[in-house]
Amino acid sequence: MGKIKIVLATSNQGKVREIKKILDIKGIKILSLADFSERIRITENGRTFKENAVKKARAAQKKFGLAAIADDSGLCVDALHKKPGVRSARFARPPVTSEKLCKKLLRVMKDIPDKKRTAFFVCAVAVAGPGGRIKIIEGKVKGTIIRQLKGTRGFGYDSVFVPRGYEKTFARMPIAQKNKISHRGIAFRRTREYLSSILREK
Ligand code: ITT
Repeated sequence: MGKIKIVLATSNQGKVREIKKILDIKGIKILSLADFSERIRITENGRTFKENAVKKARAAQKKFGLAAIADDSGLCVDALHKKPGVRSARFARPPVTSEKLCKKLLRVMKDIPDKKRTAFFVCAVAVAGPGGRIKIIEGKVKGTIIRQLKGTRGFGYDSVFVPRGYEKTFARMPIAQKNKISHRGIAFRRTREYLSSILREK
């Protein structure tokens, strides 16, 4: 039997690297948007991570006629009323870079004392089946925002986020270690279980 193809509906290569390491399932071939010449346009105007993840997964499923998986994620800072939240990718002026995002966050948080610098990352995954069936799965990791950029791996806010119980930022961890504890790692390991259970039903 041939492999089932699933499109990973993200144009963020940092996410693709992390997700492909987890969704390594026999019987499933993961494609990303980079494998298609046609582009999809999605306005991420949902109020929640889940809403945006469903939008992205549905759009890719319709466009390519294959099952699709989308990740909508972001950083919620307690002292900023959970911002930047769903706007995490757009928190700095374009052209947005990870460095700009981190520097803007540190600027906005400069007067926040160490004890109040708690934050968490959220990852909502939506799986859109070929028949329109939707499954939503979430993962979350708590941590703190430090006062300067540390580390060069990862993407987005990884250089300023230290997960709870650790001393290093995500940007100082190899992908495998970040995946063990991250919001995306948690959500995609559950997604992996979900996909494996569907394969067993077939
Ligand atoms: P797609 O919509 O194409 O998937 P995107 O980067 O625009 O790519 P989101 O809308 O989900 O994705 O925005 C998520 C942003 O939140 C992302 O760009 C980072 O700035 C931040 N973020 C999410 N997960 C992160 C992680 O593991 N480490 C660091 N920053 C992260």
